[in-house]
Amino acid sequence: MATEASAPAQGPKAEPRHGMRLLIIWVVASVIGCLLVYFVLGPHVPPGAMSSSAANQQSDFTILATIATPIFLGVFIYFGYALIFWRAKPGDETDGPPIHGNTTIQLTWIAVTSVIVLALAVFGTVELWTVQGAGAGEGPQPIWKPNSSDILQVQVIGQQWAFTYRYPQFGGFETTQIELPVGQPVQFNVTSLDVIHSWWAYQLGVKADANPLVNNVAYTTPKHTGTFVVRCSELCGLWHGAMFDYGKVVSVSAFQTWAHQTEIQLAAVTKILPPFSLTYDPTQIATLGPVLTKLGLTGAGGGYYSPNDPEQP
Ligand SMILES: [Cu+2]
Repeated sequence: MATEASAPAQGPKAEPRHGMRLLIIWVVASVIGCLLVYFVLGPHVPPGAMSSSAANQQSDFTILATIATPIFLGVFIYFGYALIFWRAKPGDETDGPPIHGNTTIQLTWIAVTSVIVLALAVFGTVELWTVQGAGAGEGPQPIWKPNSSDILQVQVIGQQWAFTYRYPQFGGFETTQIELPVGQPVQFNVTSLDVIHSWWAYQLGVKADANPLVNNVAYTTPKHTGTFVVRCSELCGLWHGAMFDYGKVVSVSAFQTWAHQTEIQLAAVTKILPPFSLTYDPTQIATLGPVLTKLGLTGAGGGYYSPNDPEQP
């Protein structure tokens, strides 16, 4: 009543300061939203924190989601505000007022978006370069290595349609199971015996292409014990979808026991494997198929399939 009394009797009602209102709503919502995204959502962002590379990816995703929150809120707050306050009155067929540029808004827009894009470019480059290549395969000569003299070597071999793992520091045995010790840096040497596969250990945050005759190196340090899922992430043929297995991160002593026992158990097989090497010639490996079939060592998940092997279905 008081405002109506003080307003001119016939003149149009003064517009509220929409810009200032929007700014206040947006700033308050952004502060709350950023805190919620960073502290509440952040710890649940995939791929989790099972390894050093997974934890790095989780924090990168969390930072990016936090930066995106004010932009998301800005769009939807403006949208909601316009729907409520700038709705056309029934029967109003007139055009809105024409707009002729606004130097302040234009300059602010250019400055803010430039700063955001350039800062993200620097952030992305630094993270890719220094923090273990974000868990991806870095090729045969990685630009980043863990600062440790005690690195576990695990060779990942992709083949249609299974992954096998060789442990060169334990006599070079080859197995369909992967176990890793908690707390020790691991160097994965990823290669293939046939087509291109991609070794993706989801919870470890490691994904590296497996190419024949290429040694693709990826590093991580497992931080927590538990199970991780391995999938092939490169369409590699008919049974690509079935190309998955499960790995384990265990205590250092459990790992040592497993590795030594497996080394002894598989000693007879290891003897007839090609000597450990960073890559293998697929045409040589193929000739192993019939030998292993005679020894009864092939089968589901055995991984010694050969396209030239007449005994394979
Ligand atoms: Cu595959």
